[in-house]
Amino acid sequence: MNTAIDMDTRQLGTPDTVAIIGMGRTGCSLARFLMRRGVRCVGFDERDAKIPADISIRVQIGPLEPAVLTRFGKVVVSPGIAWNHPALQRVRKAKVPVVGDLDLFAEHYKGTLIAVTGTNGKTTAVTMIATLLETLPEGIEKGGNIGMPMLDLLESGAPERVVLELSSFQLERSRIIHPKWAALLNIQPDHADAHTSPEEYAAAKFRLFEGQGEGDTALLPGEAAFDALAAQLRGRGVWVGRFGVTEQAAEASGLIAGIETGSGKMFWRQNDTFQRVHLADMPIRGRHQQLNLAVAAQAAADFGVHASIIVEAMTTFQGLEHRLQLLRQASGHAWYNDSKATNPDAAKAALESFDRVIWICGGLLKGLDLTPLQPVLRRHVERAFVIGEDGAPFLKALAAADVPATYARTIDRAVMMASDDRSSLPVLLSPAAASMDQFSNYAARGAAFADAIDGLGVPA
Ligand code: UMA
Repeated sequence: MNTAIDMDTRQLGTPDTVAIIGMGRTGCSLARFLMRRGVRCVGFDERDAKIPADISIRVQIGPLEPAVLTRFGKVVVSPGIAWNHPALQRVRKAKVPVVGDLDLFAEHYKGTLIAVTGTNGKTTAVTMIATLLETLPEGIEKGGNIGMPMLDLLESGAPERVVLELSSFQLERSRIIHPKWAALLNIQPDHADAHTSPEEYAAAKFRLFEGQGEGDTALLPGEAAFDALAAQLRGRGVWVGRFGVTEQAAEASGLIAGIETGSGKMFWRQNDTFQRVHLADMPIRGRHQQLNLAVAAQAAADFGVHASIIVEAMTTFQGLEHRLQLLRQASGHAWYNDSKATNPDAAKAALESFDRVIWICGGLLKGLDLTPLQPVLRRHVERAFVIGEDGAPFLKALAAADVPATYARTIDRAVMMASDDRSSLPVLLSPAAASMDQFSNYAARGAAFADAIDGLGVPA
């Protein structure tokens, strides 16, 4: 345990001191940011946090005590701590400002902000936006939910342009964000355990646009569910584009970016004309991933990246690790790692990008419902191997869809069992569930999957 950790709360808290709640990546970046500005701060963590040596603030481990927190001038909360945590509700009631790191970032960053949210696909879109905008003289830095805490981007002077991946948790605790260009990729059921209702979850995502006005751009899905938001934004002078899948030609569709199913092409608008790339020329798999790239292409075009550079990126990008990533051939199967699919909708999108597969699924279901997956299971899953704590709902959903399924419990056993399958069908790990019952995160789950496949031996 770090020597700065203090167990006595009696002396803690003054109006000119900031309380940092959660001492993970965000908490540590907050501490560094505030320390550099000479602001006194104290860290709080309900578990045993490992504090890096360069952070010399006091850290209090244990349950959050409202009586202590209300003595501070401001409370800054990490995204992983529930916004409706009873202690935080008490602090808000006592009129102490409670914010997230996004508010601090927005207060201090005066450059051009590009921001992307959505349930699934954020990291792919943000990575591609950053890759494409890096080719411009102004450059770009990326951060947020993608893994680089946003305040770290301000460490060595503010970059001219920043693209942030924002989760619903980061957005729900922000008040003043104002992106010049913002995209909402999709809203699908997720984090049912953390948000009290789907409406609250959608409201958190919509906050992305609250600070936008004249001269800003918003990109929204083409579905009717987003029409009201589009109208509201247009009313404020925001330029609103829609993206999605269309059977028509792009010109007739009303969309500015997306996929034309008739021609089998992805498109985006560049200087009043449409640019197109054959889906067959794109190495990336899955309609959902192609749409995320269409959004990134649109962002790049809007900021002046040349069409030829965008085309080259679309036709060479292989996708990110743990997202429908082809690992290798082994035991007569192609093995795909989609460990990032931590909710049913993400797994649905992955399953739909294959004809038939052997499916490895399961983990922590976070209170989500598997019923909407049933037609997809019936259509695309030959057989399934279930892992993780919430095995029962998976086995029930698979039985209801008449898919033969076995409870393998661990990823090693699931890989072993799948490798014995005589079909030459691809094997897809797309869990539809979070990983924390058996792994530290989805990346560790994907790495364990890859290791288990390597353990199978010689490629077939
Ligand atoms: N903690 C508590 N009480 C709690 C929960 C956590 O005290 O109830 C403490 C933990 O002991 C730990 C710290 O809080 O010491 C962790 O804080 P955190 O969960 O906010 O995690 P960070 O390390 O700060 O990482 C966060 C994001 N994590 C979450 O939103 C859960 C990271 O997104 C993000 O990359 C990082 O900030 C930098 O911005 C990860 C994520 O899983 C990738 N995001 C979710 C997702 O994509 O689905 C939203």
